[in-house]
Amino acid sequence: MPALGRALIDALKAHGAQEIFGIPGDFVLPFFKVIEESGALPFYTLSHEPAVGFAADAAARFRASISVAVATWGAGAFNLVNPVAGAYAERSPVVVISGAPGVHERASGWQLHHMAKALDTQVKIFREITCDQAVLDDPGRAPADIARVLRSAVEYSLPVYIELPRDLVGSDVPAVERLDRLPADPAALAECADEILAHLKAAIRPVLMVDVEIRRYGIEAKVARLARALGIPAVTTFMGRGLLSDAPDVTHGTYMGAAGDHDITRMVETSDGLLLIGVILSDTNFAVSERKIDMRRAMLASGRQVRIGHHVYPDIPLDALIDALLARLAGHTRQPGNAAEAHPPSTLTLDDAPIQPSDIAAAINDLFARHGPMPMAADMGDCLFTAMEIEGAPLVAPGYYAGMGFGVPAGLGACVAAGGRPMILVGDGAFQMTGFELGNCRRYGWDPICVVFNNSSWEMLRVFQPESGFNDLDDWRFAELAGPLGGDGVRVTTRRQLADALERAHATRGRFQLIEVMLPRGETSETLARFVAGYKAARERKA
Ligand code: TPP
Repeated sequence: MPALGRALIDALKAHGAQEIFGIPGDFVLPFFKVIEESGALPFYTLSHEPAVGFAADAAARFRASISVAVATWGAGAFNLVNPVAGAYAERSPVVVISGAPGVHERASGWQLHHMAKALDTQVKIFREITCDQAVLDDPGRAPADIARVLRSAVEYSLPVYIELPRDLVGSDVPAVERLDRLPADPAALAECADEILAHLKAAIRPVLMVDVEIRRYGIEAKVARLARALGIPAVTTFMGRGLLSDAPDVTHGTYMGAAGDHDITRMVETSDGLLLIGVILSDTNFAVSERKIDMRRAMLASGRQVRIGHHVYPDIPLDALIDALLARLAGHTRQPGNAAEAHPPSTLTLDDAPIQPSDIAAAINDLFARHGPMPMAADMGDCLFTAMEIEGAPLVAPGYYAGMGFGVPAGLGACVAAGGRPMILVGDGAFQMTGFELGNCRRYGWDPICVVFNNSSWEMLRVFQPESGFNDLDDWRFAELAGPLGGDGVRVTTRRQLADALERAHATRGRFQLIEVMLPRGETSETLARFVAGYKAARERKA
């Protein structure tokens, strides 16, 4: 019989985990020892638990599998609350494993260090932001609990929580089984697929819109096949930017309402057969619509249910639905036409002019055109809106939860899981939060390219409230920090310098590359300017 700690690691691996991120503490030291000595999964420590959570989240997003964040009880695990909340909001299956006081110490009568309020405070908090939880305080029950919780993470593509008392790590337990998939009603699935196809057939202007769940469930290629079989154009949401980047024949761009391409906006907003696959109905995806999308006429498959008009099919797994639709369309292939022509990516003028945010997108488009796209991780801030102007690269970003600090650690997760060297886009405000995590690159041989948008400002907030002085930040001269942290840094102020720096960074392997792009305060990307204008117009319409 394996020991509980080892059985847990084997179960993580059997459910698709390919790495573990963590920071130790005394309550989790015995489990860390098993992780290290077993060598069963690659294991990376970072500097602050929020980064552990963001890195695991990004790894899960890139791999379309579970990923693991391990922390100590209390002081460590509470630091994971924000990234796990973001993973819950954006449906990323992060497995949180927290060490915990041993079952014998719990009865000691002492207030235990790291305890906020009571022994079960932590699991109660995580219950709100995970879809399943297990406290492994009974070795007899632990394998069944682990199996249930890990199946939930995979099936719902949501975070889960496991607490492991430190004195039970070595307890003998039976191996953890892999449970069968949660059953779905085949009759409901068939009826649902038939109804969707009937609606699409009757529609004159059908459109497919896709969002992050198609990546979470690893069904992008199938969804592209579906678009081809249906012969209808596909667009991504704002959050889903970068999806279907391997299928340029079916993707016509990103729907961003008033902030985006006008032809795509019209196509989506006038569609009489809008099929939303894996779409989160968030304000970032839809608040800047030019005219309100009539959701009563749309079909929404998301969160394991399908809503068509006023009725709901519960418990329909997304991959099973796509399979059922494809089976009914076997042999069909049509050109997904009727959509706007995709615009060619922007390109950069190489001169000595100061840099505008959209110039960064143009420079990266040029770099990708020369060398091929890189996987990208963006933070919250104008860098995310600038990323919308970059074509054809897979992207992870907190597009809905919108938490700052995601970019750099997500880029480190991407170094492990994205299958290629990543490009990180981050504002100076967000870099102040988690940028130091780049210092972990040298230990692991990671060499991301990190572009810092330095406007010495919380610029996105200034856009909404220009009169407030508190959005001014100091100039921290980030490029100069790169050397001591184990990378190379350069500060650029002109468009020519930016293009040169990107090319040099691309040619330099083995050390992280930091390009600090100096931007004038008060300037934003074209996409953010349109987004804010659209948002304000929509608010005025409602007022
Ligand atoms: N704290 C967190 C964790 N997340 C947030 N989204 C905010 C605060 C609110 N917020 C949204 S954008 C922003 C802030 C503070 C400013 C971002 O500044 P920076 O990273 O420099 O990017 P910029 O807006 O200048 O492009």
